[in-house]
Amino acid sequence: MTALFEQFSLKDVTLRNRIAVPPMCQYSAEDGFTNQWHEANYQSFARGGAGLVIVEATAVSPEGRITPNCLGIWKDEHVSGLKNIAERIKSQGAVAGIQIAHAGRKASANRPWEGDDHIQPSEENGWQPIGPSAEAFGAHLPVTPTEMTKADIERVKADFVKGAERALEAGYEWLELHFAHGYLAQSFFSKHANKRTDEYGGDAQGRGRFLLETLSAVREVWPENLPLTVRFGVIEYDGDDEQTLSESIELIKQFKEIGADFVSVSVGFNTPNANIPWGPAFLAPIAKRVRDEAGIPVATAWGVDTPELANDTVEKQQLDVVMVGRMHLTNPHWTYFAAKKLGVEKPSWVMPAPYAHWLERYA
Ligand code: FMN
Repeated sequence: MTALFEQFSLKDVTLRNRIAVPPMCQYSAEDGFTNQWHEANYQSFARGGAGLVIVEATAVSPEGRITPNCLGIWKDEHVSGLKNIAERIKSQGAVAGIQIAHAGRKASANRPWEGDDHIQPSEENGWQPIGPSAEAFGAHLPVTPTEMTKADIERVKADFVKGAERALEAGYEWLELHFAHGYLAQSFFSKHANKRTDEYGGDAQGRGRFLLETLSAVREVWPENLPLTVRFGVIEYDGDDEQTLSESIELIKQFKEIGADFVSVSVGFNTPNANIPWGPAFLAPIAKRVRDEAGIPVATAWGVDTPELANDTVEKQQLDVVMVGRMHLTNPHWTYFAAKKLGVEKPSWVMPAPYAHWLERYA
């Protein structure tokens, strides 16, 4: 059996193979609501054969959106549209996941294709971002966030909890907390962003406190039988990498103790002054280190984009699940393509019969 096409079970959920579509923002919502674009987008990934499709960063509060057009899960009215998306994913045989998020100091930005830069709080459509400290990210995101009070911290944790409850109500079976990419939770863990002198700053334990408390609060409401997962940037490529990585692994051990089932290993993106060694599957050895040292199943994305490479990472036990992002934008049926490339028996049947039959006969 080809490693990439083996099933993967976590809690009561079984993925039909090891291919996942990672969260990818569409920046196409109004007031956080899904629309036909999201329906078509997510259904096509699931139809293509992936085992898991994770809905994009979905904001737990309006201020937690990256752009004014991000998806939201901050009000009950959002649930029915998100439910529709989950049903579409599940109807095609994939597991429906969702990433819930708060953008922190990177919030209030223009869409990537409209500049990707901060919208000033004074501008129409803009708002004041918040963060662990009054430290701007810099570069294209120069707005200084307001330092969060203890009341803000409690409010955002409660927003994550309400988001998790709504995700469950909408039928998602795989919850991913966005603790990566320089957004709010990741920025709490970062020495670049977090200069606090209270118990939410300082050493790694202090900087990890917001993440641990948020995870723990969500654990209370997310069912034990469903995967509760975290996407976490474990390295910055800022020259301090061994320390960040070992502190991150220690924190992941604590995530596991308080109930995280799986980690999607990523980059911190807390500073514009990073020197990231982009390349095919460059994070896979780092993910393996997390897997081995923290004893938790892992995935990673970032250039794991040929079927052979994806299969290799699973075969070598670097990854349990492979996140294939942009390749799914080029070909939503990437899983079928991978099945053919890897010589899987009857590859077209990774897709539904109305496609599979004809592809088997004529392709
Ligand atoms: N990562 C997240 O954690 N949440 C997101 O919502 C998110 N949005 C993205 C939107 C787009 C259009 C793209 C291209 C990437 C996004 N990412 C996001 C990062 C992807 O999940 C993934 O890590 C990245 O595309 C690298 O994987 P790849 O090389 O397979 O594309």
